[in-house]
Amino acid sequence: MVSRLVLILGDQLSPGVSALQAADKSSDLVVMAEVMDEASYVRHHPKKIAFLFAAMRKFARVLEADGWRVAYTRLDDPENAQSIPAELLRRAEAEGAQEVLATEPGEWRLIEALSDLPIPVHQHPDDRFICSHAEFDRWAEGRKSLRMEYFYREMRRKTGLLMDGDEPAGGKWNFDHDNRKPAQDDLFRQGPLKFDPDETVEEVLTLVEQRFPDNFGALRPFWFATDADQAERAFEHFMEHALPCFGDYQDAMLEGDRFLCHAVIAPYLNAGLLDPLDICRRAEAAYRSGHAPLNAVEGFIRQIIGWREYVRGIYFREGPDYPRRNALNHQRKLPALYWGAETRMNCLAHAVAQTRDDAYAHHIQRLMVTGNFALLAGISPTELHEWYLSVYADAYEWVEAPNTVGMSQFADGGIIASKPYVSSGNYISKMSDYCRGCHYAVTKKTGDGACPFNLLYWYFLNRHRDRFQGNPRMAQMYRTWDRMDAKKREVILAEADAFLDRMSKGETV
Ligand code: FAD
Ligand code: DLZ
Ligand code: SF4
Repeated sequence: MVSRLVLILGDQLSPGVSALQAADKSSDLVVMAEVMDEASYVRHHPKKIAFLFAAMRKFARVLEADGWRVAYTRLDDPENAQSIPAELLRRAEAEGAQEVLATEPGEWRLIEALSDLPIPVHQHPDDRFICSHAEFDRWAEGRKSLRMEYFYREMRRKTGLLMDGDEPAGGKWNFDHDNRKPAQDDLFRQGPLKFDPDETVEEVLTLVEQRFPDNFGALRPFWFATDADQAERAFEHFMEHALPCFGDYQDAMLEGDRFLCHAVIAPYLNAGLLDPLDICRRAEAAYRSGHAPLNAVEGFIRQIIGWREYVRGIYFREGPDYPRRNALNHQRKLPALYWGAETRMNCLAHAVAQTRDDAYAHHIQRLMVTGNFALLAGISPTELHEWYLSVYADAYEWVEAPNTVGMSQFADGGIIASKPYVSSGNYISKMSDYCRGCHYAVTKKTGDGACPFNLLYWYFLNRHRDRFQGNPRMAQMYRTWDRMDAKKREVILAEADAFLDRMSKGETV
């Protein structure tokens, strides 16, 4: 007789996860399930599904080797009830279990579904994160604005990372100013460590091929790490080869180098194959030993104990409606080019092709190419949110929604971003080599072949004048617009309108 079920979700693959800590090997049964509800609540990229299923299967074996009894349901098991709540009920009935131990899921949808089960489910806090919900709320309480930078300093103090006594290492909290260099094509950058599929992965690839043949994205070649040992090797590889240049090229984009000096570890961190605090401590050691400079290590640590913890805090503080917010009332449908339809905009073509091939794009591609374009074009943030949630191997709502709805689309009305992340083609031209191979001319502001980002930038500012003209960080942009010849302003707005019309009619733009 089993006393309790212990639920382990696909992104809870850590041996120390709180539900396991609260459980008893001798009498409790671990439940893991590949289910259609999770695999299809958005149309996930096939690589994301394969990554999680393979990692889940391997983690179940790790638990068994450690003495746990595991009831694992495969997707094609004829008994599979195909949702997490239904699988829990099925197992509870079969085993006579009366209670479930769970680690709080990273999505309101599942938290609510577990709360609604007819048997008691104890949802233990997910203590793989550095900041608890209560701690974040205490930090946020009474503040007029919730800027990441101040939260990050608290996390530095709390963890002691890059601290020399009470002072930040190097005398400054943030070295972002040094991290805006464009990159040159460089044959010596190695990119992430890639793994050949083993037997477990091959089995899963065949399953995903059969069951999700029409999902957007290439399943093969598949090279993600799918267990903790491999993820560990991928992180070591990053530390050795890319951490030293992480800061310098953080904002750069190159046609011929999809990864630059990024870590490509978010899928592993978010699924629980890597521990955030552990990797930050090791990155700090790389700085202290002289292997990597401070601007790189501080930048890397800030992304993890700063941004990653901060967006999670916002997601849980703001509540279940957060992903549906639409402060700017943007309603345009997501154009087909996001699903790989032809586009003449080279920056978007590259960001989307890379997303299709690798279920990955780095931060600046997400923020300043696909995100920037959607914001300028007035695309529905809800549709865009569903796109980001589907197409990236690292996407779960707790981290994706604040980045998309808040940081990228300003659809939360400015909780995360103090001003919208919009730019004309000039920014993309400065930080990438995309414009060189583009049908459009980034230097052209109007007329045939003018870069659409240039037109849409002014279109956006003009459209949202009431909201943004009083923002001191945007005043200069409005002054420039106002000084422009009235006829030119008219032409820009008319051309932007015509462009959006053509795009919405499904023409290639
Ligand atoms: P690196 O650039 O090497 O950074 C190292 C690590 O820092 C990342 O692995 C990640 O864990 C963390 N990190 C960096 N930036 C952020 C951030 N803004 N928020 C949270 N963590 C961060 N990240 C996700 O993990 N899942 C998502 O679904 C996701 N959706 C995004 C959607 C949009 C519109 C934008 C603008 C950003 C999104 N991000 C998301 C944040 C960031 O783009 C990715 O974490 C990063 O690109 C992952 O690649 P990497 O591992 O090479 O990161
Ligand atoms: C993303 C995902 C997918 C594709 N499939 C499963 C699954 O079959 N079983 C499972 O336990 N988890 C899966 N996940 C991860 C969950 O969707 C994730 O736990 C929630 O979104 C909360 O973050
Ligand atoms: Fe993108 Fe404009 Fe540059 Fe083309 S010219 S790559 S559309 S920014």
